[in-house]
Amino acid sequence: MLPPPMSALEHRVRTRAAVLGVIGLGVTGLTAAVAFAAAGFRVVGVDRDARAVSRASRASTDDGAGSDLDLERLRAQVVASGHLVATTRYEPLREADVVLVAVETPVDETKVATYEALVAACTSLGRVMRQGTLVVVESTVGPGTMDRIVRPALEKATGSADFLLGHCPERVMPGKLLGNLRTLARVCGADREETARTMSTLYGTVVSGRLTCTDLATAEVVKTAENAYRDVSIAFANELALVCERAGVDFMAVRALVNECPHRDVHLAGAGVGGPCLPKDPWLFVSGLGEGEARLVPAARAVNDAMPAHVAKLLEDALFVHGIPLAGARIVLLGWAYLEGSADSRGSSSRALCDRLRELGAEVSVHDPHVEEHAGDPWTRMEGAHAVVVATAHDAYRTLDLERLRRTLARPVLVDGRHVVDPAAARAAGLTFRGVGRSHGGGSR
Ligand code: SAJ
Repeated sequence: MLPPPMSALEHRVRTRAAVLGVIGLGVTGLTAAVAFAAAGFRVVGVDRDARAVSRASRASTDDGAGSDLDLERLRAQVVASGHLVATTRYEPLREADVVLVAVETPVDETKVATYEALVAACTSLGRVMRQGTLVVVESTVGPGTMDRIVRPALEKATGSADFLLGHCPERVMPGKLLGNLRTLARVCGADREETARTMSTLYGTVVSGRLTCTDLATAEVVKTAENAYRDVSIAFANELALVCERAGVDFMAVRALVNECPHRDVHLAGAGVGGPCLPKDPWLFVSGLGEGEARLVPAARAVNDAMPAHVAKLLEDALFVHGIPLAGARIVLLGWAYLEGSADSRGSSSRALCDRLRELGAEVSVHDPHVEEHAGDPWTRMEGAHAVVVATAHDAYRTLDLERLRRTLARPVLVDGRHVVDPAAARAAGLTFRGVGRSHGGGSR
């Protein structure tokens, strides 16, 4: 059977004649905008925040972009070539053939998503977009959101139903933004056959990974499930760490042996789960369940959210060995970013740990080589402190001079929340050591 004739939209995408709009110039939206501009499309980026617009349209390269310098350099190139322009106004989207929506989809304190930014973006877009435009939501949304929230918002604002609707959840990660976008497989949720074909053609211009077309709801479930799965996996690792501490055995040794068993993949226990994705997406994943139906995800979230307090308890125990109460103790937190090697502190569990320690009366200062406000020489920060706590697995903390640390601190106390310090080396250097999942080594050390 012959394939259906290519639509005019699909042809414009295939020839790169299509104008692409991107609403939301945060990490996800800007990465997509730059990648499609580099593929030859004319891209109009829109963000309600003028600072995001100026960051996107800056002509010069920000060499402080860390391990996403490749993306930053490409951004400056496509701005210079005119393929990427950015604005706070929606009007220019009137000429767009395709519009990607990549705005935040947070949950409130009751863990319910409100989708305010998503509805606002669709409403503003609907007021200017042409009939027949393809709208693709890249934001992570709970199952049923495309049908119950996005489509009605667009229909209400446009006064018609003449648009194509897709959902292609993003799969980017700070530090590998361009690489992930270009190589990872993507799921293309589509409302109809023409949408699926057009999305395949569009994403095929930038993605070398497999593109799988499916329906909108399957795409919503896949994305939220992949992050809920990771969060639950981390929660298991964290609970295993508590078991190891109580049993006086070493989590990393146990993890290595368990992972020798086929179909096992114990993740890393740690000082908590941060970032813009994992603390939020599991709640979107279960958002369609009835009262009391979701039991695993809430329990896993509770386990992970309890890890900062657990690290505070490890610190309190270690200080007690030296007769130092936590209240009034001077503590240095090593690591503010939520992820090693990154400057991104969104949802960082270091903030939860810092708040907890201050609640308990400690004086906390923070060091992080990647976060400008906390960068600088860690040794001056640690001079005379009662203890240091590793909260982010930055490389700089893997090579700490432990002897110098003992001489620098007012009390020789080191708590490792991220398995970056060898317990035996720490104790050999005369430090009182505690670590998540690490045996307390008995006695006074
Ligand atoms: N973490 C642990 N133990 C682990 C892994 C992570 O405690 O074994 C902690 C990290 O310290 C961090 C948090 O969890 O605080 C999140 O870490 P992450 O590696 O999941 O990084 P994210 O949040 O940037 O996750 C993103 C997600 N990608 C998208 O949502 C598009 C996630 O789905 C990916 O699996 C992850 O990147 C990745 O592996 O690239």
